[in-house]
Amino acid sequence: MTDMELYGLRASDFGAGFTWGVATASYQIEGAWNVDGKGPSIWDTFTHRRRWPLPTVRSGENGDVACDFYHRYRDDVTLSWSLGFGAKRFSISWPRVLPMGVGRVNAAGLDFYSRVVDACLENGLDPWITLYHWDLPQALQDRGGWANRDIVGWFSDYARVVAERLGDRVKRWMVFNEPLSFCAGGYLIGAGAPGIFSRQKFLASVHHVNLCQAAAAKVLRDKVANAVVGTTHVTAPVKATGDSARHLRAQRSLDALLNRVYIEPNLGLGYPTNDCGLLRPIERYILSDDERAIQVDFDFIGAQYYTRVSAPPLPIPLVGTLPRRDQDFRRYEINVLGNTTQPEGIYEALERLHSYKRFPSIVVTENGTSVPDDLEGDRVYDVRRIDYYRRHLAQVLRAKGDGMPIDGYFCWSLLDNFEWAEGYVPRFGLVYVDYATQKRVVKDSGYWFKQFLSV
Ligand code: GCO
Repeated sequence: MTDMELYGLRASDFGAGFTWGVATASYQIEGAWNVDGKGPSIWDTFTHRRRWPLPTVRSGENGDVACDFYHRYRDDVTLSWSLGFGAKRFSISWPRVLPMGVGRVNAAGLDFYSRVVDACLENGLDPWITLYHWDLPQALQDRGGWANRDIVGWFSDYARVVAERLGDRVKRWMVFNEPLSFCAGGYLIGAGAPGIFSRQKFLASVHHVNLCQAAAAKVLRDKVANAVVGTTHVTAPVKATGDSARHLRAQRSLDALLNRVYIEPNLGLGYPTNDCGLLRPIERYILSDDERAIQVDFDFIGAQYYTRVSAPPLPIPLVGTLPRRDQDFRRYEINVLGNTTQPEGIYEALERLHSYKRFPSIVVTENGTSVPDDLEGDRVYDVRRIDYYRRHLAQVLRAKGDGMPIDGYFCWSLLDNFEWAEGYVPRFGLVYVDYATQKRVVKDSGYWFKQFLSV
């Protein structure tokens, strides 16, 4: 075996009630994009379209087949169990359940998720469901998608359909996966579906998503006995690149845009428009009762951490999220996506969420990395991934030791999968997927987790 050293880390040190899980998302693994009555999603449209002169996805790939989880879910769920995990986080594809987004329910689609839930329970895995991980029904995008305020009703109805069918067995729910990524990524910088570049549509989508957080949480609580309801955010600590007032202003502005705008309205703190000019026109989308309707007391908050970002004082704040060849690049390792590996950042992200003093429980709902993985025989010696997990877990334990209410940790991801606009090149799995044959090979990091979870 490669380096299986645990360096003194033991899962048991995180406490008996701590949840250990693996996370996945519907579009990234399911495939079966047009099977059994599923309607098209915005990611089907986006990946099938060419955007001159380049394809929307770097390599022209798509999620039509992905990991074929739709047909292989039983084995993949059993695999999660065999690695020692106790929970499985997965998302529901809205257009698989409601092909047109509203109206007619596709029984075959709902049945599929019901079978996945049963497979989890049979394997002793607690199912944690994310209602929305970016695959909006195309039919709703045709009506404006997240930029149309009607989506608050559409999304609530969808939440109701799913909760009524699965709520007897599923108690842990997350409303959204990373609003930042699909609002800014989809409507402001066009890097992901639906590929729109519009400040107006971006701001409208942010506000509607925030309203949906509260509306869907209410539906889940109404429909599911003993529901534990949360949501997830990508939490990127933002560093200033200097000490001057200009640098600090840039830091505050980017932090408002990347983090606060998705968290604070739900806490009744309003929008951080004073710190970020780009956000100011959001006011035009706020109606009289919204301030009250938007508030929600989540039972837990999901923290997703990959890296810190830096905020150079430039007129276009988002440029700060792009990897820059500054000192950090000399100091830290870089992964396949170009992100620097900064384990202390996860501590800061958790500390930041904790500082709101409003979240009774914090769960790391995603953390992981993509390193160059090579299949050698039937082994993948992903020492760098093991090292990444070890160093991040040590920081999570430190945060817990410092009194933060951290109750769980989910690896991103169980399987290598479709990494959105980056296609299949970046691999994030504990399990290698040979896409040509759909063969699964547990990587050394998977074996490392199995050992870690056993002590
Ligand atoms: C996200 C998503 C995942 C990604 C993962 C790796 O955070 O972007 O939740 O779908 O695949 O983060 O980039």
